[in-house]
Amino acid sequence: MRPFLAALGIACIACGLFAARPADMPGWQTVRVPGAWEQQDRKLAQYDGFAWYRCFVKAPKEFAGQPARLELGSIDDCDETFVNGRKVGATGRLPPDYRGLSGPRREYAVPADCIRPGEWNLIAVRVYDGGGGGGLMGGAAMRLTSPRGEIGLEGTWQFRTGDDVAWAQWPADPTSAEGRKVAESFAKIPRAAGQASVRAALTGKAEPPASLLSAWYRQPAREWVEAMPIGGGRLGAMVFGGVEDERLQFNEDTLWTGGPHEYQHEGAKAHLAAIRRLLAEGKQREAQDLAGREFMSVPLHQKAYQPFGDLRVHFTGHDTAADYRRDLDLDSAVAAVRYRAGDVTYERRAFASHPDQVIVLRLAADKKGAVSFTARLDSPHKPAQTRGLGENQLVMAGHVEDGGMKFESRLRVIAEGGRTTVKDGEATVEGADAATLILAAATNFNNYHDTSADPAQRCEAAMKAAAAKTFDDLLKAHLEDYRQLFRRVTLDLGKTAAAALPTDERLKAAARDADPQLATLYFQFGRYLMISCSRPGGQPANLQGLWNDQLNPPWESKWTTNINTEMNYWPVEVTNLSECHEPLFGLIEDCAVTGRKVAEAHYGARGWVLHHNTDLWRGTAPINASDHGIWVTGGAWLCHHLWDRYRFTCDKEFLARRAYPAMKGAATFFADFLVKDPKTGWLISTPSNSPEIGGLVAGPTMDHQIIRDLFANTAEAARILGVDAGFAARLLEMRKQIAPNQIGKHGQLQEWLEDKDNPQEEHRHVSHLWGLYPGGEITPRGTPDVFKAARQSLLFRGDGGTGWSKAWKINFWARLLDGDHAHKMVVEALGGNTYPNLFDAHPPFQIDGNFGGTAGIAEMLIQSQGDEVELLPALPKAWPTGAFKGLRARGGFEVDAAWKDGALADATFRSKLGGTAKVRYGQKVLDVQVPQGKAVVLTSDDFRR
Ligand code: FUC
Repeated sequence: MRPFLAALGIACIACGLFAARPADMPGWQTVRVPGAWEQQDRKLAQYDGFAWYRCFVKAPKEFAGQPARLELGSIDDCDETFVNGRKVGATGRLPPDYRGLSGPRREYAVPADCIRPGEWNLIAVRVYDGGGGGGLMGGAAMRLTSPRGEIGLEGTWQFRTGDDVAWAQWPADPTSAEGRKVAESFAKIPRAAGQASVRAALTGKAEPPASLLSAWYRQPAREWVEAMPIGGGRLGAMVFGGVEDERLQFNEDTLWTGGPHEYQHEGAKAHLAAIRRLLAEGKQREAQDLAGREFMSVPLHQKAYQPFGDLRVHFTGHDTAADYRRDLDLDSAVAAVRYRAGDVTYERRAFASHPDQVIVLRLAADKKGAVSFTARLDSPHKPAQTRGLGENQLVMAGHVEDGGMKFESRLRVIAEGGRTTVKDGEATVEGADAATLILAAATNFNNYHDTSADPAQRCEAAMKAAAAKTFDDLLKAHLEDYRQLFRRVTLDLGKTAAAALPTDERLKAAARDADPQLATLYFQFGRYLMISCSRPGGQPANLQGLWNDQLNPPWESKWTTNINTEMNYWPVEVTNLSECHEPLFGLIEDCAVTGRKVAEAHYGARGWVLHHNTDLWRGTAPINASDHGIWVTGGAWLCHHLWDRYRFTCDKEFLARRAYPAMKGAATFFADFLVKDPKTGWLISTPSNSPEIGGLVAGPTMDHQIIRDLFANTAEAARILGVDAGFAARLLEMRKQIAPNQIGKHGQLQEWLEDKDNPQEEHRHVSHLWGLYPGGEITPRGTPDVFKAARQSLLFRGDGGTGWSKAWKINFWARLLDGDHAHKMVVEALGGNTYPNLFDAHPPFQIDGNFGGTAGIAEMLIQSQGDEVELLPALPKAWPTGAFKGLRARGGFEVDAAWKDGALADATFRSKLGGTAKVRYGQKVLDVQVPQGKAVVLTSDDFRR
C-alpha cells in the first residue's frame, strides 16, 4: 500500500493534478483513441506512469436488462477498467505490484445491472505504462456490445495523467442536471467516441435447416469471423446477415498493394561463400548479420492482399425479427437469411457465381410490395468514390495507393415492382415484390508484370452478361457449376443429437460432447472453401483464401510457402477437386520465371528458387529477416504438388507440359546449390533454416527430405517422358549423397545435421517430419526405425500449436497409423482453433488449418503415398460406423468404402484409365484389377481369405 500511495503522490504532484470537479473538468484534455498518448500531444512525449481515459456513452434503451461486453483492444501496459464506477476487469498488475501485459485484447463482461439504458454511462480506464508508448492502443474493434446493438468507442476520449480512483465515478449523478451537462458537453466534442446502433430484437427459435451440411445460426454475425463466406473463385464475400443492416464485405483476388516489381538483390552471390563458411565455423550470428546486410530481398518485405469494399443494404422498420435463422448450405453454396418482421417473412439468398463472375443477392418476401431497402457501396480504401449510373446502378471506383492498383465495382439493383431511385450514391427501392442485386468487381491486374487492364470495362462486360439473366438462371448456372465439383464426395462419420444444434453452439461443446457429424461438416466445409476460392484462371488460396477485410492483414495474407500455401492444397487431389489445384500451378509457373533471377543473383545457380513467401508480384527472394527468410526449398516443396497431381490423375500430357519443366528447373537449382559438408562428406543445403526455429543453419533435415523427393520425382518424370536420361541419372547419383535422416540421442528424428534437438521444444513447426507427411519417405514398413523416431519427435512436440500446426498433426498421426491420436487432434482443432463460422483460428484467422484439417480427415480414411492404397489406415474408435464415396487415390483410382463396428464392410474401386491397385486393409494386401471405366467391389470377405 505504501509504495502505491507514494507513487500516486509523486504522479499527482508531478502533474499538479487533483480530483476533477464535476462540471468543468479541469485537468482533463482530449485525445484520439486508439493510439499511444505519446503521439497525441508533444507534452506527453516522455510521459510514463498513471493516466486515465474516460468517455461518456448514451446506451440505447434497448440495452435494458442485457449483459454487455466491453472491447478495448490492447492497452500499454496494464489497466483497470470501470463502467459507471464499477470495476469490470483488469489486465496485468498496477503498481505497487506492477506487471505490464500489453499484448492481450481487453474484453470485459459488463453485468446487465451495470448499464443504464436510455441514460449516459461512463467508461473509465485506469492505465499504468512502465515505459515506451502508453495507452489504449487498439489493434482490434473498440466497442461496447449488447445483444441489442453496439456503441463504437473509437474517437475522442477525455484523458489525464496522474491517478485518483475517484475518477472512475461520475462527476455527479448522471440523472442530475449537472451530470447530464458534463456528458452532453463531452458528446459535443468533435468525433467524440460513442456512436450507438441498435439491433433488431430477436424472438422465437428457428428450426434447423433441412440439410445437415449447413453451418447455421440463430443470430446475425457480429464479428467478421461469424459471417458466412461465399466465393466464386476470383470474387467472394462475407455475408453478415444483419436484420436491418445487411453487409456483404467483398474481395477480389487480385487487389494488392504494390505493383509489378523484381525483388532479387543483385550482387548477393558474392557473399554466399562467406555465409556458408561462417555457418560451417559455427558462427551463426555473424552469418545472419552478413546475410541480413547483403543477401535479402529488395525491398525486404512483400506486398499485402487488400479488402475491396462493402455492399450495405439497409431495411427500415425491421426492428423485431421472429424465428431468425441464417445458414450456409454447403451443398448449394448459398448463404440464406430468414426471419419474420410483423406478418411478413423475409428471405435473402446470396451466392458468388463462378460461371457468371458476379455476386448475387436476392431479397424476397412472402407478401407483395413488402421489399423496401437502400443499398450502397463503400470501401476501406479512402480514394474510393461511389456514384450512380443510370436508373438502377452504382459504380464505386478507386485505387489502393498513389500509382497503385486500380479497382472498380458495380452494383445493379433489379427490382420486381415498386419504385427504384438512384441518388447521392445510393439506390433505394420502395414497395417491390422482390429484388436481385448483382455485384461485379475487377482490378487492372493482368499478370504479375502487367497491370494495364481496364477495371471499368471488365465490370461492364460481366454486368451486361449477368444482368441479362433472370435470378433463376443465375442460380441454376451457379448450382450446376458448383455441384459438379462438390457432389463428387460424400462422407458419413455417424451422428449424435448435437447435429441438431446451431454450429456456434456445437463448436463450443466440441471438446466435451461426441459430435462426429461436426467433423463431417468441417471436412466438407474445407472442400466448400476450396471450390469457392481456387478456380482455374484465378489466384490460388492465400493465407486467408480469398476473404480479407483488413488493409494490414496478418502476414499480409500472402502465400507463405514454408507450410501454409502447400497445406492449403493438401486436400485437393484426395478429395476429388483436382481442377482447384490449377491456380497453384499458375503461381508455380510464374515463380519458376521470377525465381530464375533470384537463383542467379543470390546463388549464381541455374534453375529457379522460391524462399518462404511470395506475393501477387511473385517475389521469390528471401524476405523479412535472415534467420528465417533464407530457406531455399519453397519452390521444391511446391513441385511436390505438380508430381502429386500427376500421380493422382496419371495425366502424362500435364506431366510433360506443366509439371516437368518446373520440376526440372527446381532440380537444376539444387544440383548447383548443394555443397559437400566438410565434416560428414554428405551433400547439404546451406544456408537455410528449419522453419522457423533455430535460425540460419547448414543442413536442416527438412530441406534434405524435400530435395530427395524432388530429385526422385524429377528423375522418374524424365523416365516416364523418355527425356533427359543423363540429367536424371545425375540427380539420382546426387540424391544418394544427400545427408540422410538421423536418429538422435533422445530417440528423436534429428531436426538438424547435429544432434541438438531440445526434447522440451513445442514449436508449432514440425518441419523435420516432412518425410512422414506430406512426403512419403518415412514409412512403417520401409523405414521402421526412422518411423519410430519421427513418432518420438512428434510426442516431444506435443499436441498444442496454432490452427495449422494442429491440422498438420492430424495428418502426422494418420500417417503414424494412430487413428485415436489423429481424432484427438481433430477434436482439439474444432474445440480450440475454429471460429463460429468454421474458419480456422491460428489465431488470427488463417485458412490453412481448414484445408489441413480436411486433408487430415481424408488421410485417416485412405492413404496411397507408397505403391499401395490403404483403406481405413487410421480409423478412430470415435467413428465406428461410416462411409465415404468418391475419395481419390494415387494411381488414378476413385474409391468408396463403408465400415461397421470399426471394421471394413466393403469398398469400390473405379478408374478412368484402368489399372491394378494394390489394396491394403490391415495386414492383408490384394492385387485388384480395375478395368477402365468399370467399378470393382471388394467385401470384408476378400480381406479375410
Ligand atoms: C509462418 C508461421 C506462422 C504463420 C505465418 C503465416 O511464418 O510460422 O505461424 O502461419 O507463416
